[in-house]
Order: sequence, then structure tokens, then C-alpha cells
Amino acid sequence: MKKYFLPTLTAAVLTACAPTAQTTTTAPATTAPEPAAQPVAPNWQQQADAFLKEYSTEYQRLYAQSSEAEWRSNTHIVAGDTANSGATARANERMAAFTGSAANIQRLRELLEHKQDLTELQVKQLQTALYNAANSPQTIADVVKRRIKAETQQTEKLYGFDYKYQGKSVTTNDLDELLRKEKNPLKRQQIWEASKAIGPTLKEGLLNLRDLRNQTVQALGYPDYFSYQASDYGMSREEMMTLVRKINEELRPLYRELHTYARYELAKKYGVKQVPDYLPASWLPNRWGQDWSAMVEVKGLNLDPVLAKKGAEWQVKQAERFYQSLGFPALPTSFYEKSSLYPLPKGATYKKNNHASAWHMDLNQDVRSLMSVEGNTEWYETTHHELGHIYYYLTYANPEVPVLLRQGANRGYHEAMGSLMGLAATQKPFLAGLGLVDAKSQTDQTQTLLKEALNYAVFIPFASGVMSEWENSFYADKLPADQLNARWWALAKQYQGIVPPTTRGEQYLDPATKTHINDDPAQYYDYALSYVILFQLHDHIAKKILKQDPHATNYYGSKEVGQFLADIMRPGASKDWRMVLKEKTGEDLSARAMVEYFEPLMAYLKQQNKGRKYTM
Ligand code: X8Z
Ligand code: ZN
Repeated sequence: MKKYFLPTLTAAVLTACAPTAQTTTTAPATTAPEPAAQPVAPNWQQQADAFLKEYSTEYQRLYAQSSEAEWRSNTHIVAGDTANSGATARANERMAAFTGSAANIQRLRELLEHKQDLTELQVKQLQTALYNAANSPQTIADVVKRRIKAETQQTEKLYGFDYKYQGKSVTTNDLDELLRKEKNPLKRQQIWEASKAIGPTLKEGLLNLRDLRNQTVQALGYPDYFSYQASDYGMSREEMMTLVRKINEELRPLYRELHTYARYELAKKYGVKQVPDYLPASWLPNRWGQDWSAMVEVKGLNLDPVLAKKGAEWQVKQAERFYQSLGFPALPTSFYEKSSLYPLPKGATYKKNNHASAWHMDLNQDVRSLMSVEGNTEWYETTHHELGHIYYYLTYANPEVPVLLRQGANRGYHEAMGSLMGLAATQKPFLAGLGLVDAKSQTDQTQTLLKEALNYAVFIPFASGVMSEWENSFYADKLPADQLNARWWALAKQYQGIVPPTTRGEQYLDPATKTHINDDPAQYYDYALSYVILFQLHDHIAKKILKQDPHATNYYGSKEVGQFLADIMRPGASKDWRMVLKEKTGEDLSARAMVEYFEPLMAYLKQQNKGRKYTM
């Protein structure tokens, strides 16, 4: 889950505001006696400055209050307790009443009508404020209020759920570990089913939220909530879908090989004679089949034992050391004091959000992360991912960047930074430098690349296919309530080549088991884009800065790499994201680097798959 990435405005709304050109006229210096007083043209820049100053101060204050309440609601969930949800709803209502107020919207539009007279930075801020207003327009205050309440309730249901396996309460960490390790297919099916048991409890709330989310943004002229989120990139819904479909197409040949390989290898592993045409979801080492890397263990590079020994706290500290080695500062002490980094102690009387997130509490130095870190490879990567958000926050929280523009160049960049560091932190030269693996031991490069492909390439059809297509149908096409699960599994079959172990009718709601469907709605393509961007950045760093093979890098200690990343982070959203990429890598957004990275694997997979039946 991403927290509080406040987006920038779309072309759609800009046009709706119909800016009329008007140039500021400064009175020429006169020597002659003053003529009769002329009406003075307003100085729009001064007016915008005055407005933005006041607006930003109040915005930041309410934002911090809302974050604080949300933090409590996500770290201290008690069944039946209404104190937290009440406080959170009230804080969010205050925020909504301000950002969506009719007076503010009117003033923002008025100022934007004089766009030509304003600085670029002013225009960006005003557009952001108007974009935020569309998330809570007070012209429909009642809808906004109901939405806030429904969102708080959904969070409680989502993270208050008691998962049960073999009659005992288990955490999602437990379920994930079981799915990575269990070899008995029948047990695997039970574990997988246990992980889906939450779905039906979220159905009513999700359907209600769909309508409320659509209605809120429609009041300011967006056709639907998916379009609203896409507009944050300056793109229409159709443009975003075209982009993610293209990314999916480009990675499809590799995915097809991986899919064929996995069907045969897993059938062997589970002792199933008849290789299935589609992968049963319960065969895969991840609840949604979005990451299959646990399928492969590379001899000499298996991190799990050493990470288990080092422990969870070491992982967080180690990730921080990595960022520091690049020149980033130590984390503020408050990060360690106020974050919630580890699983709750056994027997705790409350629950917490079980999905990792990073929070910019006050849009300044109060940064926190909510995780349940355990000593294993998955959390090792996730820790690097979350610290990427944290360092992004800290880097753009500087006097040059106005509060309203303290966001990523786009949301995908925010996700890319830490994932990039996660990839870098698993490459052999880096691990050897750290003493986590033996530098002298021979390791199989093909197996290493295969394991990486099972993580990064396998993710694409899930993110840009299943998740994005489903949410597009859900919000924009108003997918009927009796087709939610059917659509999900049709997409899983089409894009991932995955089928459920048994028929999953509409009494289930499997998409809702993905936390983002509930609390990070209509934005999952961010992660698909982030993987594409991260390979572009990694390719540039490896080849141009470190002069190393992208498959075997060691970023550790490189101030130049740190500079490169900090330069992208520092301006936040005050620079156009397309220009940033072009300036920093010389390229437009493209899957080229990602495809190229995995290219050496294709020959191996084709060889392995010789004589096997392809079904996708
Ligand atoms: O949700 C996340 C992050 C939180 S911002 C841990 N990720 C996606 C997921 O878990 O589904 C990271 C990659 C994909
Ligand atoms: Zn993230």
C-alpha cells in the first residue's frame, strides 16, 4: 500500500477550466505628471502566492492530523472498537472539507484562468490542489462523508480479519511462508483457500466504495475513479490501458516460456503425472501468483538461512546502511521510535495492517514505515522497497519543493526507487561485498537470472494485466456484482495462465484478497510501470555509471549512484516525469531495458521447454 501520494492535475480538468489568456501589464515608468488614476491590473503571481501560502500551511496541518489518525487506525486494530475509526473519520472529514471546499475550488479555478501570468511552479501547485479537491468535493459533502466512513470500515475489516489454517489463527506472514515451503498439493490447496477466506467479508464494502469513489470524482468532471487516478500521470484511462497492454505484450514471449517451464517443473515437484494446461493457483509460492521466485533456489546464493540468522532488525539497519553508503543521510531517530516495523507479539490483543507501507506523516521530517519484517528474502527486498519511499520523502522535503509538490515525479517513480535498491541488494557482487555469500563460490548465472525473472517478469501480467484490467472493468465499466469473481479468473487465465484449484463462484471475492483493491484503488499499474522504470534506471546505472554488467553489479558505496538517484528524487513532482526520464536516461518510458536484461534467459528456457506443450 502506498500512503498519501498526492497527485497532480490532468489535462482533462485543465481544459474543463477553460483558461482564458490574460497578460499582466506592468505600468510603464512615466515622467509626465500622473494621469487620472487607471484601474490597476491585478498581479496574478502575487495573488497566487498569497493564496498558496495560506492554503499550503492549512493543508499541511490537516494532512498531519489525518496521517496521525490513519496511523493509529492501521497499527492498532481492535474488533468492535469505534474510538479509532471515529477519530480517523473526523480527521479525514476536516481534510476533505478544506481541500474540497467550494471557496477553494472557485479560487483555484479563478487563478488557473490566469495560467499564462503565473509561474510554472505556481500552476503545478494550483493544479495539484484542484486534483485533490476532486477527491472530496464539498458540493457533494454527504457522499464524501459516506466514502470516508466506508473506507475506514473497509480497512478495519481487511486488517482485522482472523485467518485460520487447520483450526488455528495464522498471520499472512505464516500463510506466505507455508505457500513457499509446503510440498503436499492437498495441503497447499487448503493454505491457498485459507488465504482467500477474507474475500466475501469485503464484498459489500467494496461495491459500496466503488459507487462512492466514482461519484466523488464525477462531481468535478471525471468520468470514473480509474480515469481520475490515471489523470495523475497526465493520461486518459484509455492511454493508460494502452500503455500497460503494450508493456504486457513486450514481456509476453518471456512469460510464455516461464509459464511452460513452471507447469512442467511444478508437476514434477508435486508428483503430478498429467501436466496441466494452466497453472493451479495453489501450486504457486505466492497468494496471487505475482512472484514465483521461491520456486528456484540458487546454490551458493540462498539468502534465507543467513537472513533468518541475522534477524529482522538487522535487515532494516542493513537497508539503511546501503542508502547511507550512497550518500543518503541516516534516518531520523523518530523513524525508529515511531515506526511499526515488526510483527505484533504473540497474544497481542490488537491487530495491525499486514501489508508494508511507508508514510510521510507531516510532509516534512516525520517519516514512518509500517511493516511486519521477518528474516527472509521477501522481507529483505520489501525493506529496501519501503526505505526507497522514505528516502524519496526526505529528499524532496526541502525548501525548494512546495508542500503540494512533495510527491514522486509520478507514482511509478516512487515505487521504482526502493524496488531498484531491492534488486541491487540481491546481486552477487553486492552480497559478496557484504559477506552474505562467498565471493569465491561458483554460482549458476542462468539459475540466478531465472530466479529474477520469476520475480520481476512474472509480476507484469499480474500487475498490468489482471489487476489493471479488473479495476478498469470494475470502476469504468461498472462490472456487475454477479460477475466480479468470474471476471477475475477469466483475466488470470488470459494473462497469467493461472486457474483456481476448484471452481470459484460469486460467493467468493478473490480480487478483494489483494489489499490494494480495497485501500489503494485503481492504481496498481503504478507497480508495472515501476518495474519498467527500475530496469531503465538500473541499466543506466550499471552501464554508464558503474561500468558493470547489469546482471552483476555492486552499488554499495557509490556516491555517484546516490547522486543520480537523489537528483531524480529532489525535485519531487515539480518536474515533468517524462522529462526526468529523458534527461536522466536518454530514453522514453519503455520495456526495452527489462526485456534486454532477461534476453540471455530465452535460449535456456526454449531449450528446457523443447518438446513441451505451450498453452498460452
Ligand atoms: O505493495 C507493495 C509495496 C508497498 S508500497 C510492498 N508492492 C506490491 C505488492 O506487494 O503487491 C511492492 C511490489 C508490488
Ligand atoms: Zn511501495
